[in-house]
Amino acid sequence: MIVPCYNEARRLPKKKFLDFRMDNFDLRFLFVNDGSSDETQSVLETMCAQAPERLMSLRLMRNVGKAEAVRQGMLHGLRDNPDFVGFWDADLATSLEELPRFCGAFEMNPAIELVMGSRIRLLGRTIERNAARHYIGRIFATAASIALRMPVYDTQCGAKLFRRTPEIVTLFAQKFISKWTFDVEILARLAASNCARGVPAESGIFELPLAMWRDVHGSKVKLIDGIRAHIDIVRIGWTYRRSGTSAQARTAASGLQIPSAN
Ligand SMILES: Nc1nc2c(ncn2[C@@H]2O[C@H](COP(=O)(O)OP(=O)(O)OP(=O)(O)O)[C@@H](O)[C@H]2O)c(=O)[nH]1
Ligand SMILES: [Mg+2]
Repeated sequence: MIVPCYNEARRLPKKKFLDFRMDNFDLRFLFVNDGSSDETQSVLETMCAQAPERLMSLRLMRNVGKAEAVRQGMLHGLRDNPDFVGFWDADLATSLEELPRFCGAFEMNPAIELVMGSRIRLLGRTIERNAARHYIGRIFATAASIALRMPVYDTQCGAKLFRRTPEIVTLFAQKFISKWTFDVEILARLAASNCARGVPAESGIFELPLAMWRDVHGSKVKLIDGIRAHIDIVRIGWTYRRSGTSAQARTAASGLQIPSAN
C-alpha cells in the first residue's frame, strides 16, 4: 500500500500503521516522502525501523505533487509483483479497518480490477465531512462523472486498491497530466483501456461505500487546488475522449455485488 506523505510529520498516525495487521494477507506499506520540508523523513525512518519487514519508505528529493508521488510509489511497489497494490491517504481519513472489505470485493468477483472507497452518507454509516467540502465535492464529482461518461459517485476518496493485471500496470506507466485530479485520470485511462479491449468502459471498477470516513484536520488542499481541479476535469475529458456510450457498461457493472459492511 502506497502512502503519499507531504509534510506529515505531525499528522501521521504512526501507531495505527505500526499496529495494523491483516489476516491472510502479507500487507506492506510504502510511504513516499514527497520532498517534505518538515521532519517527515526522520519520522518515517524511525517508524519504518520498528517494522522494516512491513513498513518501507521512499524519498523524493523535491516536491512533485500527490499524483507523481503516488505513481512513483506504485511503480516501486509493482516491482515486487504483489497481488494487489493501492494507495491510501496518510491522514487515515479512511480507516485501515476498511481494508479487508476492499480485499473482500476482489475475492468476491475476479473480474474486479479496481476497488475505490466511496464516501456515501447512508444511514448506519459514519461519513463525517464538513458541509462546504461535501457540497463542493459533489459538484466536482458530478463534473467528473460527466467528463468520464460514467456514473461514478466519488472519484476523490484517497483509498483505492488495484489488482495487479497488465492493464493496471500500464495505468501508471506515463505521468499524469493533473496534479490532484489524477484519480479521475486513472478512471479515464482504465475506461480507454477497457474500450480498446472491446469491453464496457466501466468494467472491473467497483465503488465500495465506506462504513466510516472522517475529515482529518490539516488538509493540504487549498482553494486554488479546487479551482485547478475543475479545469483539470475539462482537460482530462478532452485528452481521454472516447467514442461510444457507457450504457452497455452500466448493464455489465450492475452484475457486481456489494460486500457486506461487516
Ligand atoms: N505527494 C504529495 N502528497 C501530498 C501533497 N499534498 C498532500 N499530499 C498527501 O495526499 C494525501 C491527502 O492529502 P490531504 O491534505 O489529507 O487532502 P484532503 O484535502 O484531506 O483530501 P481528502 O482527505 O480527500 O478530503 C495525504 O497523504 C497527503 O500527505 C503533495 O504536495 N504531494
Ligand atoms: Mg485528508
